Amino acid sequence: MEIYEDELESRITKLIIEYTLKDWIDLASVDVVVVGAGPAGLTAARYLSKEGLKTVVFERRLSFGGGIGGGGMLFHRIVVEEEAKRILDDFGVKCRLTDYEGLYVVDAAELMAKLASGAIDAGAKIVHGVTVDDVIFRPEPLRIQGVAVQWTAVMMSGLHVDPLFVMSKAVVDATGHDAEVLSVASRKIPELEIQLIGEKSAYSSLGEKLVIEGTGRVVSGLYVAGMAVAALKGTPRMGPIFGGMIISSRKVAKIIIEDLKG
Ligand code: 48F
Repeated sequence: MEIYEDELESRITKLIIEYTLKDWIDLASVDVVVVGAGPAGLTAARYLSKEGLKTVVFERRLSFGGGIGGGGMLFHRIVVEEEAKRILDDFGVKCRLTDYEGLYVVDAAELMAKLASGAIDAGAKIVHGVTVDDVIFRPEPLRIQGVAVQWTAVMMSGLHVDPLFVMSKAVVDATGHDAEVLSVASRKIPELEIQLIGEKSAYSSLGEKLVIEGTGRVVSGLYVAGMAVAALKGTPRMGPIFGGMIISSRKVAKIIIEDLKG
């Protein structure tokens, strides 16, 4: 252990910077940018990567799982339905059958960990501490071609620092309740004619159904999955039942795979 005693600190620095920069150079152009490492983003990332699409997930926080960790009012379980359970089986997540037919309970920590490792094992790259604050667009035909990224810490500091860009064939807004990517695109590119209606109050069964129905391509190059669908379409929230998130993001992956691979 003492072989690098005189220079271990400098070697740590060199290795971290060298390998991180290699990653970032590789990430300058990808097939799919997924914004948000919540249940929707992580699930989509697994199925996109499994098909060989080069996929990066940018997550503003230093953690995985988005709203999963909070369970329901900090009670550390969430609920899923039968169809989502079959997808979670593929991630190795244990779903406990309950006395209510078709409803399963899942441990929140296990779900966060296994969704993340399922995405990473399939080949997705997840980068923490990075916020997507804008999109890249091109006219004729009008389309989205990537995102602008900034360190979350820089954004929190209030410093004026220009972002960097990541180009992609598809961008997925999996940012949850605020639909942040759709929101910036609708504000800054009005010709896209994206209208965010804003999510409705709770109606769990309808919310689950409509979030899946509303999942898909919003404009060329820009897709929506998970709770961001509710913000876009004005559909009801569902609370800590997560089947809709899982099925929606599996669906968005299928649509993107068809669009990109034919
Ligand atoms: O909020 P989040 O979990 O969204 P989701 O995947 O799932 C929604 C459920 O958690 C729950 C629900 C279901 O019953 O109602 O709320 O649709 O995960 C969104 C992730 O995106 C990150 C955010 O930190 C969170 O981890 N995020 C949000 N905006 C940005 C972002 C951004 N601009 N750039 C990067 N990450």
